[in-house]
Amino acid sequence: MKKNMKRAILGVLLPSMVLLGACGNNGEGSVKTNATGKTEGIQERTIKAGIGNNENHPQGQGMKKFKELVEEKSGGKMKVQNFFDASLGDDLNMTKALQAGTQEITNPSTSPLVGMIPEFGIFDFPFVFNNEEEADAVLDGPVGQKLMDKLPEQGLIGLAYSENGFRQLTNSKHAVKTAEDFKGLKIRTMQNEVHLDAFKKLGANPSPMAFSEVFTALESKTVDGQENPLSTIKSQKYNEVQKHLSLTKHVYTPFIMLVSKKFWDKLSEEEQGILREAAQEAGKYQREVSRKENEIAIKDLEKAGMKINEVSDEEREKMKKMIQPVNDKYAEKFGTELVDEMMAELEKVRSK
Ligand code: KDG
Repeated sequence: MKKNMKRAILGVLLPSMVLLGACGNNGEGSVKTNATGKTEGIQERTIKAGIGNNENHPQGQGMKKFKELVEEKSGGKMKVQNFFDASLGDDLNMTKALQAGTQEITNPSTSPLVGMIPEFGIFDFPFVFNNEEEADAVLDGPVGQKLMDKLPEQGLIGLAYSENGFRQLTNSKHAVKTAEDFKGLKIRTMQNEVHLDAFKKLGANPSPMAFSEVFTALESKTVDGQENPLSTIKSQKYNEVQKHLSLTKHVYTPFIMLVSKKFWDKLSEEEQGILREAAQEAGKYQREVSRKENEIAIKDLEKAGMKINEVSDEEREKMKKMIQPVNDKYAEKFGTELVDEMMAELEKVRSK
């Protein structure tokens, strides 16, 4: 069955089943609660967890590890039901389902969250991270925690960061080797104002859309290109509809494991500890899987016939300078103090 048709059917069937509770019970079985409404010990629970990628993508492998750890740590009482391929919706609508309490867990990129918590946009500054070590240090340090602390007021609990990864550009028109090469390209971006402004600054014509719409938009030439980590380009088979892969490495995107606060507040401390521990262990595992998969993906994409080009450091520097006014504008918006703290964290890593 064609991938899009399967996704369309799942996209209709599954959310309605989930809403009717047919796929679970909103995390509650026959639950014993104390006088404050909080449960005690570990209860029988079914936890619905949705993501945008498929189960073989590093994000899917991370969620399968999370499921394994939660079930192991709870003696099988807490069951995680994973839903892949945006079958419960895209990052934004799954995050809204958590706020509504109709889904328990999702693991979105931080980028689409900026509509709720603008400060997450500091991770969208192009060229702010040079490598994974720097990204891990900022995300797992005080700056990452400060952003996590902003989630409860949005009805969300953040458990751990993991890796979507460094984003690379694909398109069907021509290789992008210089800043000028972006001119006029219609590029799909995530629903994120920093990305939109940055690509406009480079002379491209950005078009924000949900992840599940990207393949069709590329296939129908509604857009010329898109940008995602190598593992995603491979797992989504973008090579079937894109000729050029340019290693721009222009943004590092984190994933964040989110829990519905409505669900979280009903859990005992022991159950909360199990989810937090499992998310952190699965996050570390997922980062390793992601990094290994990116090394494999670039070889597979070349074998699949993509024309791959590097981008020189001097051209990357030129892009960075062109985009700097965008970063400065959003630093004001997100808070220069937080941006300064992130840069200080980066300085610490770089001076090691
Ligand atoms: O669930 C996560 C995916 O939706 C993620 O891959 C999003 O990078 C993303 C994109 O381009 O939308």
